[in-house]
Amino acid sequence: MKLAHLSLFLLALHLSSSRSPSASDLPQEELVDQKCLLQKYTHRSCNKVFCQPWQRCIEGTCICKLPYQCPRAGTPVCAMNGRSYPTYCHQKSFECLHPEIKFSHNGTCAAEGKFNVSLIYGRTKTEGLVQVKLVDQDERMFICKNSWSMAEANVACVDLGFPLGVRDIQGSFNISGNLHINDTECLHVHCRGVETSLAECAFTKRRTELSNGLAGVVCYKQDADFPTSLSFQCVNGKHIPQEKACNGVNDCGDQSDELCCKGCRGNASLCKSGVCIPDQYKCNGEVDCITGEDESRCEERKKGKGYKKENEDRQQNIPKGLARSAQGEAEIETEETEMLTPGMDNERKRIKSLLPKLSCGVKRNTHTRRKRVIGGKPANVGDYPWQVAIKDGQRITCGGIYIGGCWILTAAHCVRPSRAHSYQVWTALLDWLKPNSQLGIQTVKRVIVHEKYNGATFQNDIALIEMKMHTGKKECELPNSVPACVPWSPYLFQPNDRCIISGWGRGKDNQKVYSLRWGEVDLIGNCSQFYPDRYYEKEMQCAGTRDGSIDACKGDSGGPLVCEDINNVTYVWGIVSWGENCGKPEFPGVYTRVANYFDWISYHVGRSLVSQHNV
Ligand code: 4AZ
Repeated sequence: MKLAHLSLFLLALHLSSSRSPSASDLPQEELVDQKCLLQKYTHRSCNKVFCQPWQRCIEGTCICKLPYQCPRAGTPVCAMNGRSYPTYCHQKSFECLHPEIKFSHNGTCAAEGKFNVSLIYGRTKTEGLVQVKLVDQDERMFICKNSWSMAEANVACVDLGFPLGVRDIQGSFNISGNLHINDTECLHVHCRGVETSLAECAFTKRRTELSNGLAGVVCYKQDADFPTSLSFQCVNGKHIPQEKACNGVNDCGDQSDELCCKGCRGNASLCKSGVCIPDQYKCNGEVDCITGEDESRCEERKKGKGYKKENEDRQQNIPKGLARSAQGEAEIETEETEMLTPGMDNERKRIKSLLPKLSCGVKRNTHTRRKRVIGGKPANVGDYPWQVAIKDGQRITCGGIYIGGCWILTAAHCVRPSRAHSYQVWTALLDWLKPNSQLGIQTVKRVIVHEKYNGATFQNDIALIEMKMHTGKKECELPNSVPACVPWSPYLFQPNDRCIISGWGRGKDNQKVYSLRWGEVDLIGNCSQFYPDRYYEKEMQCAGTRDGSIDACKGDSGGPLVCEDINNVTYVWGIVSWGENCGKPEFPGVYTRVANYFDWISYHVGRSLVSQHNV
């Protein structure tokens, strides 16, 4: 290469790297995680998103709750089909179980103040202006275009019997014939996007000059579709323009265009779990990212410029278009506003707040820790309240993790069901030569080893120990222990996240260790490079430090690799399992990937003990 060309090339290189690339600059292939798409995630994939409060998460899928599983508190509702329900949750659970019920009109209650939706002035039945009619009145109304977005349009199309939602929200329709349109008023509608009927959305009536026009929609019909090489294929079979994937907007209708992202375009933010959420969802009081970062550090962000106004409008449930007009931009729309229906979104949030909460992963004392595990530091009482020691006869043979109730998680290679009688679980222990006063000693009722544990390959190296209750007690009381949370999704933590290991295993130069030690390690991705043919990505997790200075070792087995989420809640992400030697950077420690065993664990210990969300 000639020198002049080289310098030009270097200059170009410098420019492109000095500017941080925004997601919209990224080519499609870099924005969408193709491997993830194979999993066919949708809004019902609870590894990626939270379920609705009338659903629960079973084996990675949100399934409908039975109505009796809804909280009983609430006000009765009358659905559009004339059926009445004790609460909104009951209605949604019933509709979730029987989606067709929505379209039958066989109930007897009067849906006061509710709307019937239809399309008018379209060339076909799939399109038109959105016309709403109050159930008990003849007056027809239209929806203002500036309150109309993908969320509302999807709900309207589903409501009209197009399960794949909307194709287009632009559409132009000839208002013809002699029908009279009240041109001084239109309806504003605001949906969250999870509704199945427009009647669940919030409606306000506004006087308007209609300068922005009326809302129209083209609903999606499969047979009218032509996929091209430039379209993104949604899990529900719909095709959308590729540039609409990973923009925070649910264009697919099943959210499948937003769940496998490496970056987001437009006004959207990326959750650590690879999900794009609209920027309006940040700091709105409801957690949307399963990893919680959309609602963290909100106080700090509030101080930032531009945040305040935008968010205050949102709190008051004012549609975005109106918020703009209030500032004197967009259209003039300041005359009287009449709230017609408040929408069911607050009710949805209220039901969510009534769901049972788990208490795990939060230490009771918060004293600062001073710093065996190879290269680790000694722990203080209360630093690792989920850490237990497993004693077989006279020796402490392994570590374990308290996960609540009477249950300890450990490695399968640490225990044998037939030896349950000879095990003891020591809780709140620091130094086993000089036991501290907080120490608790429990005997063991039974040991459950994973059915598919393979002692040769260390696959499924996971076991549960059920402790005996003390006589006369109904629960296992461990006053100085706190359970670690069990991760319900494999997307809660990622490679390079910093986590903590702890145990009484061998130290540097194979030294014996008597007091609990801990150290920080990073989760390591692509670990097959270190252990070709021996590493099983789905079931195992590598962790370590670049120089190998911190590592688990003999005796740490069965003990915890814990990670803290953004809200400082601790999860047991791994169980010390195996590794080639100790403290060698080319051979990181290998841990059982606990998230992969969430269903196995909850099957044995009971869902309510480990299910923090989606219960
Ligand atoms: C063991 O023998 C063992 N460096 C545990 C962890 C590691 C190696 C060996 C990881 O129990």
